[in-house]
Amino acid sequence: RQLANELRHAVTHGELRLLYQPQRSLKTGALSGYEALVRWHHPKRGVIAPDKFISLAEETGDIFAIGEWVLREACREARHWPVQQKVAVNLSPVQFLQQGLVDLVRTILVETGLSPRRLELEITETAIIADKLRALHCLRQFKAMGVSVAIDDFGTGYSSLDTLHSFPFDKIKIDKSFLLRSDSNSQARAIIRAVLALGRSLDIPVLAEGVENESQLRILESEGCDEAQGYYFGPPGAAPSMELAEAANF
Ligand code: G
Ligand code: G
Ligand code: MN
Ligand code: NA
Repeated sequence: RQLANELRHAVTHGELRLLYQPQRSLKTGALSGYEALVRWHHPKRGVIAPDKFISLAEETGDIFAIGEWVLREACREARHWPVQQKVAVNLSPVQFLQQGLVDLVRTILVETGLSPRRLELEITETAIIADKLRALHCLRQFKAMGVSVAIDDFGTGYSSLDTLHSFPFDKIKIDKSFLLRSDSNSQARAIIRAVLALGRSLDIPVLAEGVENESQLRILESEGCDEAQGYYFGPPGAAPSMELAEAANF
């Protein structure tokens, strides 16, 4: 297919860009990190969202080059942010199962000079379930390096409880569909409450995704949710700048 052929050159032609979406601590009110989200600036088709090319890249194998570019670019940019927040990088399950991933991450950290404490990897249950022993081995190595690992899209997989208690995650990201699809606040509240109880019993902080309005934020705050991310706090956008850092202080 045409798009697959073009995707092969996206990295080498410099057509990929990263946007960053803020994550807010609900305990301190501070911006605690930014999630890196990739976009493909296609010369003819314009900006293409990751939903339209990540799964294609997984099929063609281009995900390795793309994933490596994303990791390096996110670490390189975060190194120069005016404030020392975390940068969260999504790993495709295919990439997570790749041999040498831990070494690649270590190399990129050394190369870019980013502190391992500032890198958070986001992985989904799909990646874990495919090869649990390997996944556990990788997670332990990341932990030993000081890199944190979040479980992304939590609640959309099928073995959540088992996965959670057997793997040393540093954060649970509740999938945005729960806030977005709840047609009542009480429904949203019930789900948030259940995941928070789980997080507390395992001592893992919980971030809610897809916060779009004040009433959702109120629910999260009253239930004691740790962190939040969503259009309400800001869409994926430019990397944090000095102006943003200053604005956040006032
Ligand atoms: O940015 P947006 O909401 O359009 O992203 C849609 C999906 O693409 C999300 O599930 C997100 O996790 C995924 N995604 C965005 N950036 C990356 C990336 O750099 N690598 C991988 N593997 N997935 C990404
Ligand atoms: O699967 P993952 O959590 O990585 O996906 C993150 C994606 O969710 C981003 O690409 C972003 O565009 C999207 N997103 C972030 N905040 C919101 C929100 O408040 N509402 C909706 N509908 N999508 C969001
Ligand atoms: Mn994510
Ligand atoms: Na998610």
